[in-house]
Amino acid sequence: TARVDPLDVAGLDDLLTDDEKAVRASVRNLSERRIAPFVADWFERGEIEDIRGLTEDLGAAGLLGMHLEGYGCAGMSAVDYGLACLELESADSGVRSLVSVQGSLAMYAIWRWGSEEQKEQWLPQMAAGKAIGCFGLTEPDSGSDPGSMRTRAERDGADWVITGRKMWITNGTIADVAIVWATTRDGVRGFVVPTTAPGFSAPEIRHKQSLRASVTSELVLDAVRVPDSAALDVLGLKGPLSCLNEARYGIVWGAAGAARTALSTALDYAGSRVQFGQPIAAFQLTQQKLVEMTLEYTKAVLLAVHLGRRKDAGTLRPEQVSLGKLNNVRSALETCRTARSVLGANGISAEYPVMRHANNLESVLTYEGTVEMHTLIVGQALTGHAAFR
Ligand code: TGC
Ligand code: FAD
Repeated sequence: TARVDPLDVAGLDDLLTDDEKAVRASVRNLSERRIAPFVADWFERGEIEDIRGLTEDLGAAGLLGMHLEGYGCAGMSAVDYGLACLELESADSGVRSLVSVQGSLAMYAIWRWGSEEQKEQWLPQMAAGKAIGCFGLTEPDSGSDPGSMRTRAERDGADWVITGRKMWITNGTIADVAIVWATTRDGVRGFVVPTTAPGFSAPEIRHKQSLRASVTSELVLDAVRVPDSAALDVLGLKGPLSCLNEARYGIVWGAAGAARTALSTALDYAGSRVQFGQPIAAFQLTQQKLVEMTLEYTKAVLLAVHLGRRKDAGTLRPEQVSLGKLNNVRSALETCRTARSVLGANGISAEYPVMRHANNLESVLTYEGTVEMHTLIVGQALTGHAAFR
């Protein structure tokens, strides 16, 4: 019999339809052609070359807001969207972040909670990648506990005036539109803020050692005035948290893409690197590492497909997303570390993608809810006790 596909030992491809495999093949092609050959250089320089051109290419491929219906969005399934995240993140978590923030956070917020006018104004150009969005929830003093945010929006006649700071905001500096979450007299509210509004600025955060092929920014809102029509139609933390469900779901899949690249790099390397007269793949200890990575990757994909089917069926629960994000990001990071050791000294070099993925996954482990937050979300689902405070 033919040798098993080392990247699909369990035969999980059986779980996908032909259409889903076609979506995956086309995103893989884009990722291998447009991102993978260049991304090590972008990472090293801390800058994606022609990021607007890249965003338009992602838009032209239908990948921005791809699981949303109408307004120029592709209206694909949750599984299709997940497969796209996996293929993009197999190249780099930074580009997947761009897509997640655009589609699952900024566009989703408008799509789910926006007025007809906001949807028509923003979604078609965002789907096409002609306008870039960001999502400002985190602040310098408020991360895991967004309810403690200090950014405030006050009524002034028919307008709102927003003052505060957001921190660690993906796409901030390059964004045309910011979804800004602020406290009001009645609770947390979201606002669709054009980044040209007077008082708005978004300096880039430099010197990151992770997600270097991604723009991360501070947002400064110095009495930014917006009309009442800029407000989203939702009150309370369920507004931003509903968007996080979407992005976290994409990360469940994306992390498996980073793990796949680490695994395939380790497999190739182990097959060709010779020590003691043998390819290192012939040593039991190396095989154990390759098998552990394969086990974790297989379980991650299985979980992602299962959660994707639930999302398409409309039965996916937030704690299930937390279970997937927690497991798949943590295991992908472990896989990268193991792969790094298989590559020996070469593992620390940018000639190979493994260390870059490991560094990126340190951010992915923290953003969209830290390991501890997702542990507590699942813990609450198990026990009925909220242990956050
Ligand atoms: P809690 O009292 O539990 O809930 C407040 C209200 O929100 C509702 N809710 C949800 N709604 C929808 N989806 C969910 N997953 C929800 N979880 C809670 C809840 O029912 C309640 O509604 P209501 O109507 O009763 O008011 O809130 P809490 O203050 O105790 O906090 C809960 C906690 C800690 C789980 C939550 O705050 C949390 O998830 N914290 C982590 C923050 C976080 O993940 N930030 C991410 C920022 S964005 C980002 O990182 C982008 S990274 C870039 C990229 O993706 O590439
Ligand atoms: P903190 O909340 O201060 O946590 C510090 C540590 O304490 C963590 O280990 C945490 O788990 C632990 N901790 C906190 N509370 C508890 C508790 N109750 N029990 C046990 N442990 C606890 N945010 C956005 O809004 N939009 C974005 O686009 C965005 N992009 C990002 C991009 C990057 C590259 C990074 C690194 C972050 C980004 N973030 C973004 C911010 C991200 O969501 C936050 O960093 C994250 O939610 C954690 O908040 P914090 O960094 O303030 O850590």
